[in-house]
Amino acid sequence: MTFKHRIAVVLSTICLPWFVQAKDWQVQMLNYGDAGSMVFEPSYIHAQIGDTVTFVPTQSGHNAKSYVVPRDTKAWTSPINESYTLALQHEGVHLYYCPPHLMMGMIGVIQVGKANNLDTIESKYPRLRSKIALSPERADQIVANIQQ
Ligand SMILES: [Cu+2]
Repeated sequence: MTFKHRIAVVLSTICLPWFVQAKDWQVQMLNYGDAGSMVFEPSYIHAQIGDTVTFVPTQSGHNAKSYVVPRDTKAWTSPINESYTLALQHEGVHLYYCPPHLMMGMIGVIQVGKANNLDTIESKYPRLRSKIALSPERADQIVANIQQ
C-alpha cells in the first residue's frame, strides 16, 4: 500500500460516516407558504431508507395523515398542533394530507428511494383529489414530482 493509498483509506474512514448519516427532513405546516395558502413546505421530499421526517407545527390548526404508504408500512397520523417524527423504514411513496385542509389541497409526498408503489398511488390519488375543492392542479403538481 502506497502512502497515497494509505491517506485515501484514512480519509474515507473519517468521511464515510458523515456521508451515510441519516437525514431528518423538516416539513413545516403553514397557513401560508411559497405555494400559497395551507401548505406543507416542502411538499415533496425524496428521502432514503433510515431518514426521518419531522412535521413541524409552525402555524396552528394542522396535522398530517397518511393516505398511501409504502409496502409493509403502517398508516400514520400526526397529532394536531404537535411536532411528529416519522421514521422511513421501507422503500416507496407516502402520500399524505392535512385532514382540516384537504379541501384546500393541503397534501404532500414523501418518496423513499424508488417509487415501487406507484400503481397504488395512481389508483388511489383520484379519490383524494376529488375532495380538493381549491386548486387541485397544485396537488397534481406535488404528485407529479414522484420519480420512477
Ligand atoms: Cu392544514
